[in-house]
Amino acid sequence: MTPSTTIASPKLDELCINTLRFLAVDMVQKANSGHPGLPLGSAAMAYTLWDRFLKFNPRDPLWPDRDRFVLSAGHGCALLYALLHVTGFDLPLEELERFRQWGSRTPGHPEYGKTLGVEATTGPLGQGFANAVGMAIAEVALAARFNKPDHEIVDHYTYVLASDGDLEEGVSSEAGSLAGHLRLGKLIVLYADNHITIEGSTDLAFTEDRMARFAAFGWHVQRIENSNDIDAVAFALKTAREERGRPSLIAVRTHIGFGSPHKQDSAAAHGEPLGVEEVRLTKEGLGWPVEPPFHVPEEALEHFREAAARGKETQAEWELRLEAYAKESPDLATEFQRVVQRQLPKDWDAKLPTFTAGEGPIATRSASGKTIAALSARLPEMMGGSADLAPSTHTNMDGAGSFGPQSRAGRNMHFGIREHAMGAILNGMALHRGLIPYGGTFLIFSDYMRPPMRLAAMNGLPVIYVFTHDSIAMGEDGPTHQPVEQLLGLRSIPGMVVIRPADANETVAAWRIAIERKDGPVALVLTRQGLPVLDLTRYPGLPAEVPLGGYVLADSPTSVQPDIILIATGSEVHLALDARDRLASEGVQARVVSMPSTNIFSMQLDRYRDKVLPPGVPLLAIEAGASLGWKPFVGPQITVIGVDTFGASAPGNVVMQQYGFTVENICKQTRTLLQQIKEKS
Ligand SMILES: Cc1ncc(C[n+]2csc(CCOP(=O)(O)OP(=O)(O)O)c2C)c(N)n1
Repeated sequence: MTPSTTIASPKLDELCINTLRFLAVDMVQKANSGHPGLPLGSAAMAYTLWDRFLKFNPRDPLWPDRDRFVLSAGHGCALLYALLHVTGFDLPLEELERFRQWGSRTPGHPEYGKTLGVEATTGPLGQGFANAVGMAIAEVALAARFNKPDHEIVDHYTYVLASDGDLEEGVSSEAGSLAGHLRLGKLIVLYADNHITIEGSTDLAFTEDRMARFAAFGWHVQRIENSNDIDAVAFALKTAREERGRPSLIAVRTHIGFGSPHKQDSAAAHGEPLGVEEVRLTKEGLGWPVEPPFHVPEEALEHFREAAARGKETQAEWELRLEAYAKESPDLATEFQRVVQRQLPKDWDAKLPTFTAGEGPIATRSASGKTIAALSARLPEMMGGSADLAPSTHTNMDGAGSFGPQSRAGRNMHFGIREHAMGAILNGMALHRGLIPYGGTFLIFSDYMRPPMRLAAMNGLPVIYVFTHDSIAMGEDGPTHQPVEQLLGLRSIPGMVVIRPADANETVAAWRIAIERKDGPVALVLTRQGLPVLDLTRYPGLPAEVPLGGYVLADSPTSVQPDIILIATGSEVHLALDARDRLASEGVQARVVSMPSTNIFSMQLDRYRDKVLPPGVPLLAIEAGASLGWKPFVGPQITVIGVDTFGASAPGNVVMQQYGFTVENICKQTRTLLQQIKEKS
């Protein structure tokens, strides 16, 4: 539904647009930092969208059926803050005056969770564009699941304001290609086509026909030559909204630094304030009072603030629809509220499998696949897939269908070979709410999706990654496919939880953690090769202690203080257990600690950590990955059997042997370490 808008007079429109322009200019000038160029050039089209089309309620910024607006060109955020302030979001003028200052709600790039009305953290160019594709997918998927004839409770658009940089970054091509294929008709991108980036003209590096590119992706494309012609912008937006079969790109010729006599159309409008004199000249040129700064004319504010009444009315209308819907389909209505609030249903975990040692070896990727099958039957909000590796990552939900242009109820995503976009789309799905998004690929290719993973962690988004082929043990594909430093790299992202389970039951426990985590992403790191199932009767800590991140799997055989602690993750836990037995026969008492998640273990109380790893007991860490992370983590008396070079192409078991992942080597390293300690004491 289009919100009912009082169309302002052209004079009032101009007053409003200039209000946005100069709020942004004054913010950047006062902060002495930021980007004034994009707000000056794009204020008119942003105003048109927000004034005439965008469905939002500043008093309830999170109501589920609001339109989403993503400022993908996050460097232009002064414009977004100005919009949020004038339309009545909880962002007082003082916050605009504290742009980019410590503790303000107007940080240097928009940060999700810090400022109400900011739908996504943006700044790394291209991410917001791809997030929006994820949001649009979520909208379509939820509409398919919940809407009933005459009861459309999910019906909103996703809008993006993107810049040259957004379209230059590869992630937007990946996401744009998928969006076109998926026919995401309610995704609309306003492209600020200003011909300028930081180094100068786009002619330096960006000369292809962007419209033709997006048309080839299957998008509906339009061009507007003058962004200040707001009726033309409005007409294009109307046309784009009516085009339900294809996403829309509206290339709007804007002028960076519009109105600034010396900086318009030049890269100088980037990344630095206009300067006091240039601000004065720009204000004078556009008929704006030079003083005071942060001037908001009454008349403009009054018009902007109509958004509150409009939003209230639109939301109230939606709530009536929801009420009627709830009468007709009470269970679905409850379900809708549940998924939007990210609550889990009762007994969501009732069907989770338990594996027994007698079943023989099972790869943790296969155990994960079986767990996904059990979860997906209970959690219809699970939606995910893989970057063209589902048969290897075991991420497909059997019987759940594929999400596609003709099959909107399918829950299996086919991201194509587009890891970067997959990561960013998953973020968008999580930001939208209503789904539990997950995505899979080989651990090595997590490198291709690291930027959005970092943002998922920063934004506290519950996204689940399924990374298989987790070490050099994946074998013949060789060093290009064998991860080495990826585990360390992922663990070092603040807020990321990485779990590398040792067997099938630890894998189930890992999925349980992932599903229950609501405030951040979880990366599951899984084997290609089969692993023995640890005997639950023999190892009482399993699976109950997995949520502690690390636990004593097998204690020192004589129940005295161990001589050494073998600390291992994933597939190497089994080697540690065998080494423990071998060492016992040599009179060395070893404890084995399984450490599926160093991130979670680090969060435990010292008391618990000291119980598992008593200070003073020598440690030998065994993990087929970079050794670097272990040394500071567990203190000085440690040896690490790790991988600090690239891997090699050969059968996995051979590679593991050659790199020292053998019981013999663990015993040898133990003896050496104990000897060194003896000599020192
Ligand atoms: C991934 C990424 N690389 C580099 C930057 C640094 N950066 C900020 S703005 C910008 C270029 C901006 O040009 P454009 O996208 O055309 O924006 P506009 O000129 O319209 O402000 C760059 C390179 C970034 N924010 N993100």
